Amino acid sequence: MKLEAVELIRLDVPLKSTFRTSEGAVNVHEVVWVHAITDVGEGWAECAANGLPDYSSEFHTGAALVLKEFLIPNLMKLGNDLTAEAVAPSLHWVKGHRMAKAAIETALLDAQLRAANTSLATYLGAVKETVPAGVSVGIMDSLPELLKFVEGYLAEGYLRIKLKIQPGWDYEPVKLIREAFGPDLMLQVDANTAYTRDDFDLLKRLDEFNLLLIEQPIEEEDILGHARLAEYIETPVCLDESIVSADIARDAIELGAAEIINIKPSRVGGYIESVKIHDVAQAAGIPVWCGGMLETGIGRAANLALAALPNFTLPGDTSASNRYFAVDTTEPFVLVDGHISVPTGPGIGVDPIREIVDGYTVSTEWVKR
Ligand code: OSB
Ligand code: MG
Repeated sequence: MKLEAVELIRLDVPLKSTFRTSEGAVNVHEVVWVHAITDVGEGWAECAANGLPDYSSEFHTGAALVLKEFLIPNLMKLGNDLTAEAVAPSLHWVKGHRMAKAAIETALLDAQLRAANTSLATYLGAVKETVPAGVSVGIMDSLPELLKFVEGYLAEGYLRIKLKIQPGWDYEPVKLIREAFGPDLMLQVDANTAYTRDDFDLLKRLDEFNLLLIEQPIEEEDILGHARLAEYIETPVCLDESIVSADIARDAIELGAAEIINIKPSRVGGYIESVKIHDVAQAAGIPVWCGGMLETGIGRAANLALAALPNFTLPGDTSASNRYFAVDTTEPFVLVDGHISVPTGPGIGVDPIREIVDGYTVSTEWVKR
């Protein structure tokens, strides 16, 4: 296929309620969409980089700039030789910027698969029609507020709860939720790097709650530290921020730092690299699950396709549209018996609803040949 033009759309999508992690709080989902126009048709992707570089070094305005200055012109130069599979090798010379790379690769993959009348799920190797859904619960102002939110999510049918933690908001909230909902609740925590190697005893106190996992307790660069922690505590250590490629995944597994892996396609440069991580983990007997970056329907659809692969044996953060948004940018994803349906249509299987997208649009920019 040939890349003719790309529309970069900046969206501000309001959240239903504030989402707070150890890295900061957000009220608006700030993202850039990549709308690729090719000679075989159009493709869509949501770039997961949000407003601030507080989860990774990427942020939405930076991602848009890298796309416009380097990634898109490079892919346009390939002419008719462009395929979705050729994107990562041709952009390999650009260091980092994986969320920006993931977005253009996904938009092109969407275009390519729509033209071939194949779903992304089929292309990636999906084996399930629906996937079990978990929900990520932010840090709250009080314990009663936390209890109210978790109660609500469980009433909706979510199958597992992930509590965001940080120093000062860890032992007590976990104890409260474990005691309120009993030993059978699938419960896990995510620290988003908020702890250090000096906090191992504090983290060991969480062992008594029989958590499914603890996600990214310490610095993303500190793989060895996670391996030491994994030896020290009973709770399985799961890596998120640290795992930026299949090579790093392989090394982290070998070191004993990753007993479980959260795969976020955006963080690792796209869906093709995600399948490689899935395969590396599967071969090593390491379970994976699909994380999220508060994606609206365009991004959520693609994550659901990935979450349908066989080694995604734990519920993901692939929650329903109404977890974050009053009105999604596509047909909303809904929770049915704790599961969400994997899209079956060609490509990512959903289309933007233009009138709704227009309402969220802050600016639009065209990059042309
Ligand atoms: O660490 O998994 C994370 C959201 C933004 C940035 C990082 C993370 C998260 C979440 C929510 O936990 C995931 C989601 O529901 O999309
Ligand atoms: Mg995380």
